Amino acid sequence: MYLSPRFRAFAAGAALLAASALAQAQQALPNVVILATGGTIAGAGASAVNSATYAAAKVGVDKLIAGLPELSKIANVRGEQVFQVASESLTNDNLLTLAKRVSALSKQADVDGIVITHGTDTLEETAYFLTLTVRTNKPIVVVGSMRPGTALSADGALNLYDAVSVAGSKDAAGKGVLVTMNDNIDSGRDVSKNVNVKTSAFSSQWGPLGMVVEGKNYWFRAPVKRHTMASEFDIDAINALPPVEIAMGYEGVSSIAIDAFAKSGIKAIIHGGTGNGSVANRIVPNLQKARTDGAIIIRSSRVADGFVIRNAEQPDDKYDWVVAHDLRPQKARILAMVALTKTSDTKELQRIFWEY
Ligand code: DAS
Repeated sequence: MYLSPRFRAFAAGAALLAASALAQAQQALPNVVILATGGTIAGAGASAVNSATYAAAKVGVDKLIAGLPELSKIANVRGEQVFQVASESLTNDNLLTLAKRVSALSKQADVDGIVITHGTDTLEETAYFLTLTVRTNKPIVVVGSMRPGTALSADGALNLYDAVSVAGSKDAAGKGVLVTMNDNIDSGRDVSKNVNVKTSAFSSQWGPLGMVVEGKNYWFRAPVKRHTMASEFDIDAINALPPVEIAMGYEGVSSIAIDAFAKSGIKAIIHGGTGNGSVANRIVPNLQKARTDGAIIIRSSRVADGFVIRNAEQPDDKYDWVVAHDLRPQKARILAMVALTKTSDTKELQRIFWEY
């Protein structure tokens, strides 16, 4: 078909204009980096009905991004595969590696927000560790999924879209590390996995900070505990985490675990007690001995909600024990490890458990 030189010039000009408009539109979008670690959000099942039977940590970050083209309309996204593991198998060293990468990226001018895709089993622990140790106001969002992408009504795609949307939002800055699951925006400090199979598994006893719907954030509260820029801890100054283990309380509990932990030279024992952090009377002497031998004793509770009250179920002042406030044992362990990089003074540790 003949095209006049004038028309060809017009068409070339129009194409140039369109290209530069597109480039400008892309430039206006936030730059979000996705750090992938594995989990169900990267999982794959044998068939669409396998919503609970599948292999976690199979799909690479580039495939996750390619499978969600809608991301390119809300952010300039690039991915890094930090690990490819189910989160129950993450180690303290993995935590340090991830947090240091998040910290380094947060300092880059060409990074506006960071998303971490993560297994749901220990997502709450990683999110808390990051909020305690990464000094940035930029949005950091941890996200997972309860069903693999191959399953009917998979939740990973929308959770990831929400995470990138929040990570690219200016109004998500300064709120601490966030978790976007099932339309909620939760505080990385407060959120826990409370159901082992439902897409509504994650919740915070103090409620979500807000919701994200179709790429818009609706905020209803802000965190009051210290985090990120207000934290006295800095991942760039932490190169090892001290050993801290958890001993649960239950009917008939023996002192075997506590004695073994104490003998191992552990730095702190988190006691996940019954009720308000109660300790069976027959194992109090074992905890007292562990304390005398140098271990910090921190009373948490196996009860999901509420908070342990100091000197209520146990004379904490007299025993020189610390209480974990509202932190569940797994979260108390994260804060204890971070705090012990700075102090083993029990009065200082108790202040830290009140403030973080
Ligand atoms: N095993 C779980 C994990 O990696 C799978 C998941 O729910 O993400 O945490």
